[in-house]
Parts: sequence; C-alpha cells; structure tokens
Amino acid sequence: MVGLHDAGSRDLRLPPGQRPQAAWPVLHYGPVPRFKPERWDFQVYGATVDGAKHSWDYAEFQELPRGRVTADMHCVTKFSLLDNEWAGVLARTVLELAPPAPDATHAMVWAEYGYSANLRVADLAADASILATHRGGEQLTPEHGFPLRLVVPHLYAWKGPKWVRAIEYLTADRRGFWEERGYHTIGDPWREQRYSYQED
Ligand SMILES: Nc1nc2c(c(=O)[nH]1)N[C@H]1C(S)=C(S)[C@@H](COP(=O)(O)O)O[C@H]1N2
Ligand SMILES: [Mo]
Repeated sequence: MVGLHDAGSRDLRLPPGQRPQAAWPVLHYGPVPRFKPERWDFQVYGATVDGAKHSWDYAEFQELPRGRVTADMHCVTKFSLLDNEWAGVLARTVLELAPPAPDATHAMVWAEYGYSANLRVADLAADASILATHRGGEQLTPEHGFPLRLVVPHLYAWKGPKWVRAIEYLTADRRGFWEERGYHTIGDPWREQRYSYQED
C-alpha cells in the first residue's frame, strides 16, 4: 500500500535499509563446487572440549537428528527474502555432539574453496541457526549450496556459507572472507552492522 505511508515509515519486520525481494537470487563469490559424495565430510575442529577433531562422512551426516526453521534472510546488498522454510540439522545439534571448549568464544565456518565466515559461538547456538539441506521442502540446488549450507537468520546472509564443510572453534575472534574485505565482524542487520568501519 505504497502511498498511504509517511515517507519515513517502513515495514518493521525488515531491518533498516532492507527491501523484500520476491525471487530467490543466486549470489556468491567464485564458482559452484561440484559435489563428490565420497570425498565429502563435515568437520568440527579447533578448540573443541575434548581437543579432538570430529567428522561425519556424507552417510553419517544424513543420520543426524533433523530440524526445521522458518526465517527471513537478509543480504547486505539490501534485499531480504522472507519466510524461508529451511530443513536440515540445527547448528545447536552439532554444538552438542562436538562441543566447544569453555574458552571458545568464536567459530570460523569453512566452505568449499576456502570461503569462510566468522561468528560468535552464541550465534551458532541460536535456536534458528541451521545447517540446511532443504528450502521450502526441496533439496537445495547446487547454486544455493547443495549439499549443505549454514543459515544464521539473525545475521546478514554472508555469515551463512553455502557448500559448508567445517566449523573451527576459536578462542578469539578472527576475520573470515568478507570480514577481511571490509565487512563487519558481527554483521547484525537490525543494528545495520554492514561495514568494518562501524566496529567500535
Ligand atoms: N560459499 C559461499 N557462501 C555464501 C556466499 C559466498 O560467496 N560463498 N555468499 C553469501 C551471501 S553474501 C549471500 S546473500 C547468500 C546468498 O545465498 P543464495 O545464493 O542462496 O541466495 O549466500 C552466502 N553464502
Ligand atoms: Mo549477501
């Protein structure tokens, strides 16, 4: 109902500066990796509570308890995709199966070809953080991250690597791919934390 609103009003469901987008765009840096099931694994390493590296091959990962999340996705380029129904393995489940050490504060989430994004462990532990295999009841396509992508709805979408392969627990923050290239180390869209120059 454009026109009935004041110029300054906005949809309070959207973080500041975002606009809704109807179609699901494909957005990423670099090529789409080819999935090789016999080579795929998912690893958790770094500052784990037992000091060990944990890993699941593709078949083992399929056996993990599954969950669902409905959430909006906010890209730092200012589009938001509303009401996505994600299904997969809750990030919290992986945190329980391969817990971080007490002094692990952050995590680097690694994807194919070295893409990475840093998060706080608390971001991964959030109810809606999910390692997604499906959206809207359909398996992810290769362009959208098949076989697995992280979704952290309360942060900008670059914090959710497509083609995710590992979580590395860290005892201090360390910048990931976009965070090294001028983007915010936290990336909370509600606080419009887009760029590193906004960090205190
Ligand atoms: N591996 C990888 N994951 C990525 C990216 C990327 O460049 N590489 N881009 C991120 C960004 S900026 C966005 S907005 C979303 C886009 O997801 P989509 O292509 O499924 O819409 O993926 C995120 N995950
Ligand atoms: Mo994005």
